[in-house]
Amino acid sequence: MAAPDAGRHAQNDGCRTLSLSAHVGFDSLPDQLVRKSIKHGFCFNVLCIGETGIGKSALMSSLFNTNFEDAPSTHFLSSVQLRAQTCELQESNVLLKLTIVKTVGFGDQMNKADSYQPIVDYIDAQFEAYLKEELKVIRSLFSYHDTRIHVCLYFISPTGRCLKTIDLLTMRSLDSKVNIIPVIGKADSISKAELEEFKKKIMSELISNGIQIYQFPTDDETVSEINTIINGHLPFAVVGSMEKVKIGNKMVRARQYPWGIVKVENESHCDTVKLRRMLCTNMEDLREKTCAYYELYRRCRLEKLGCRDIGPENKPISLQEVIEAKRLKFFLEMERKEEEIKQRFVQRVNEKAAMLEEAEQQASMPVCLEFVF
Ligand SMILES: Nc1nc2c(ncn2[C@@H]2O[C@H](COP(=O)(O)OP(=O)(O)OP(=O)(O)O)[C@@H](O)[C@H]2O)c(=O)[nH]1
Ligand SMILES: [Mg+2]
Repeated sequence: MAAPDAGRHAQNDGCRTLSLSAHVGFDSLPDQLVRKSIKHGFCFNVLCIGETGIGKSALMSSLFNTNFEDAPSTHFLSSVQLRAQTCELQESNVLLKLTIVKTVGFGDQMNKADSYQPIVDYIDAQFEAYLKEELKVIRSLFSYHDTRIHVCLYFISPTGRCLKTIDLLTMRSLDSKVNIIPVIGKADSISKAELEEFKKKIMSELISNGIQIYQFPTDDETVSEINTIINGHLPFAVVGSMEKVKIGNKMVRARQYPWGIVKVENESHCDTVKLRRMLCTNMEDLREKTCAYYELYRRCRLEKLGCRDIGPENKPISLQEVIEAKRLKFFLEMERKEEEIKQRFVQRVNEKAAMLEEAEQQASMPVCLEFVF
């Protein structure tokens, strides 16, 4: 009988692919995984970056169909801060532990040059916390609340012009740490024709500035077609609302104006529903890519601490050898310091002895009376 997967067979050197003579039962493994995952629940962490009042809270409430109680932020902070809110949501039998982190005071300072720094620090702090847990002797990663950011929704102001310097600086400093999805906030304030032009301008500016944004995966055939289309329509033009309006006999999330109603859930009015759908269908990919960003962080951190997989002679090196080498280096350094202190001490004692001898010699000299009178 031919091997079921010749490619996989070729990779597994020394491992033969055999056929079963009867049913064994390990084909239930995927089902066991699904049951276990559902029981454990899922966690998803969203970071919203955008200037004060751009519509972060309204969009979150609209995306997750939940009114998150969230007070408006002040405009008078001297630096950018981050505010996190965690809640549990349940849909059918699936439990989602959702953390929404929002910037507070973003873009409100006179000097915006390093507005991105607190955000970078926050993302790194979540990676560091995970690394700490991973390196513990007694660790509990299964029950650990993973706070690493899975997606960053970057709110662009609906100016119709170009990206601001603060947008470029912030996205550039984050694109190697987090999945960035750009969104145009309050997209109902820009006309349809202007919006298309604005989207193109934003994408060309991101490309010319070498900023990498999240690309929905196209390698899974079940979602490749829709993901390819959406990748070509970024950024999402979003509209959010905290309120529901009665239309016919239905209450829908919408924004009511003297000239008409913008329906959040209507795909010809805005991309909010598209964004929600894309987040939900690609949640696992976002989580996986976050792990890849974390791997990068972990690698840099461990290398800085002196950990290596390959030793000086290009041979694999074990953790024990790394620790021994570190300990030896530390010991030699301590010895060198001790010797240095000893020598400095001897030198100072000699100097003092010489000074005392000189003082003694001067004291024993006969006093010249002639000079006195
Ligand atoms: N036109 C329009 N207004 C919106 C939209 N989303 C929110 N708003 C309004 O903008 C104001 C601020 O909305 P929020 O959602 O509180 O904005 P925010 O970014 O969370 O504000 P802070 O948390 O204070 O920074 C409110 O008056 C909202 O009704 C939108 O899509 N279009
Ligand atoms: Mg808010």
